[in-house]
Amino acid sequence: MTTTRLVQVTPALPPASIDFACDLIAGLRARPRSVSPKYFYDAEGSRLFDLICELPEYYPTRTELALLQRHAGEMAALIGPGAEIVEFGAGASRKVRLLLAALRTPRRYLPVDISGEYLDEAAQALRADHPGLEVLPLAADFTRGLTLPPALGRRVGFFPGSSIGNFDPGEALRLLQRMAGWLDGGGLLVGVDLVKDPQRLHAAYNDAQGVTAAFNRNLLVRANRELGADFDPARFDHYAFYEPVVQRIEMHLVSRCAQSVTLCGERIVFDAGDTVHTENSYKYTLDGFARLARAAGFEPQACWVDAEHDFSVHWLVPART
Ligand code: AVJ
Repeated sequence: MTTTRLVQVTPALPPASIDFACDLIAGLRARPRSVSPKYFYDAEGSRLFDLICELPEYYPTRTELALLQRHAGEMAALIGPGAEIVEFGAGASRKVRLLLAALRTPRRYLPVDISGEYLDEAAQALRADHPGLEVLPLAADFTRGLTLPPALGRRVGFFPGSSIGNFDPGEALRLLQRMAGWLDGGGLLVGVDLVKDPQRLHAAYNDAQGVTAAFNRNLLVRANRELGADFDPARFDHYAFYEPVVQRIEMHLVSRCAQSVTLCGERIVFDAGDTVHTENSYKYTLDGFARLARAAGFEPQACWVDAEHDFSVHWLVPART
């Protein structure tokens, strides 16, 4: 007989923290243990991620920024005037600035992000720099669904950073299909990290300064801060590796010793070497991504790649049916 133990969470926790608590406990009860990478991004996690983006080993951000800088004019021409830009996982909104600067009179900018406090800060800064642009931040976990206000202009999705890589191929397909629905006939500009030398991929997720390790461990720090858990982050190792067979980086937190942790009234036990899988980051070939996009009902119309073939940006339009 299987018994389901209920998760006891403090009713006073805000809804976002209740989601985190329930998913964390369920993920730690499961085998293999796993937690969704979306929970990295509290205010501190978003700040650590911004530091990752500056690391010498972490090529994706600077490569994508260079692509946006170089080709923003072509992208803007394909997008057309008067568009309403919906950004999925907007973070610091740094990349969209390059796009907004090239667009002719964007109608409105809707940054969607799971980290609400971080989002509002970024929206304020953007308003200051783009007077006249309507900015409507939406604090939401779009993996759970998204309700957008009525469109003011032709909708265009912006999904940079290769966040699509966090989803396994089946989930990525469903997410792109749902995005097509939210965009209601509009196109999608999406950044995708590419398959490359495993050593370079390994280095990008194992930086010398240990920022990625701190980002990974922040999940435990966040659980302590937000849920009153008692993880000792120093008792977990950051472990990240590239698995070429499935073309993905896997990130784990590996228990350094036998230990137990209390989380929302539940005792969680780890043996030395037990791992919590915290992230997948899938890498694509250009063809592989185009196939995924077509399967989701999009037609790939344009694609920009840097000279080293490190990173790609794809312009997808809904396929005619
Ligand atoms: C934001 C999901 C694109 O997978 O490269 C960076 C997150 N994790 N270093 C990535 C991340 C560790 C990043 N994405």
